[in-house]
Formats: sequence, C-alpha cells, structure tokens
Amino acid sequence: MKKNTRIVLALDETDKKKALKVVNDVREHIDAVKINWPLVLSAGPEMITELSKMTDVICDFKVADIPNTVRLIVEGAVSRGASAVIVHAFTGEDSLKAAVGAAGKAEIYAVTEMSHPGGATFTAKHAEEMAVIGVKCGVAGFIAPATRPERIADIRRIIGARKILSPGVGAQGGSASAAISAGADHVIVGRAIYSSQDPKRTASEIENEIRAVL
Ligand code: OMP
Repeated sequence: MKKNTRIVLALDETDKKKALKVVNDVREHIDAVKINWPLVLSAGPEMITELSKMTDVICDFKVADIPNTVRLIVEGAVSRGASAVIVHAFTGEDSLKAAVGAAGKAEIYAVTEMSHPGGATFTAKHAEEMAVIGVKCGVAGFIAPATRPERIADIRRIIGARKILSPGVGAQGGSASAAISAGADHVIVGRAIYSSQDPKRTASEIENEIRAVL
C-alpha cells in the first residue's frame, strides 16, 4: 500500500454506483480502499476485483474462525485482487498463522482493540497480548482505535515498525491528526468522506490536517 496521503477510505456505501463514484472523486486523496460486508453483500465479491483495478483494496472481513476457514476466506479475497485482509487477533496463534500463510504476498492486519465504546469491554483488556501474538505470527500490521489515540501509542511500543491502521476518525469522534501523531501510519475514514456533500473536499481537508502534523 502507498504511504502518501495516509488515508484509507472505508467504503461502506452500499449503492454500487455511488461507491464507485466516491472512489473516483477522492482517488488522489487516498492510499487504499477498505471494503467490508455491507458493500460485498450488496455489490458482490466482484467488487474486490473491480476496485483493485483502481487502487489497493483491503478486505475488512474481520475474519474470526478456525485456521482452515480463515485460510479459505483469505485465499478467496486475495485471489479476487485484495492487497490485504483484516482478521481478528483474538482467535489466537494458529488462526493468525493460517491467515499469514494464506495471504502470500498480500498483507494481514490484525484487530487489537476496537474503536467503538463496546471495544473497551473485552478487546482493550487484551490488546497488548494480541499485538505480541500478531508480531510473532508475522502480520503486516494492526488495527488500533483513533477514538483512543493513547492506545495507538501503547500498541506502537509493542510492534516496532509494523503498520497501524486507525479507524474511528470523524463519525466516531476521533481525529485524524491525533491518530497519526500517536503513531498510526494510516487513518481509516468512512462516513465522514462517503456521506459528505463534497467527498473530494472533505478528503482533501483530512489530508491537509494530516500533513500539518507530519
Ligand atoms: P466510519 O466510522 O464510517 O469512519 O467507518 C469506520 C470503518 O472502520 C468501518 O468500516 C468499520 O467497520 C471499521 N472499523 C472500525 O470502525 N473500528 C474498528 O475497531 C475496526 C474497524 C476496521 O477493522 O476497519
């Protein structure tokens, strides 16, 4: 994935036409597109391939399963053109190793602590342990919350140079500049961009906000 604007667009727009238009509009302001079940369920898995012709695609399937099922899902995403897949880290070492093995040259990102309030109940309590296991299993990076930037810094201390993608900017209340300053490589931004009246302008403003703290 490029590391230019530091923005990953979370494309949870379920109208395929609108989704493609947003990507076209904001293309110069993003490093990758992340797609999740809402778009895949409405537009089909072919969307992975279609988008991969425009930019890097991260399949956010939050895979949380036994190693064999993890392998099948990661292989399915990568064979359709995904550059990266997001998995849950709480499944443990065997499942994480299966994800990394199945990804080949693609990247695996493991969720440590989720950004929403409920993420504090279980995931936050074990985020450091999950980061240690993720490093051991060879993941490319981690998902850590922009809603709690101090936790990005905690994870950064454990994982060294591996990457951090940070969701929770905008609609969930987090700030892009605070997340990047705390140690995130990229922020993940969804509704603030794709629901904006002017997605291109909003993406450009977030890019400028990030540049100001680099
Ligand atoms: P917005 O809140 O609309 O910016 O979207 C955030 C995106 O990041 C959504 O696609 C979420 O599924 C995703 N996400 C989180 O919001 N919190 C997390 O802890 C993890 C993710 C993720 O793995 O991307």
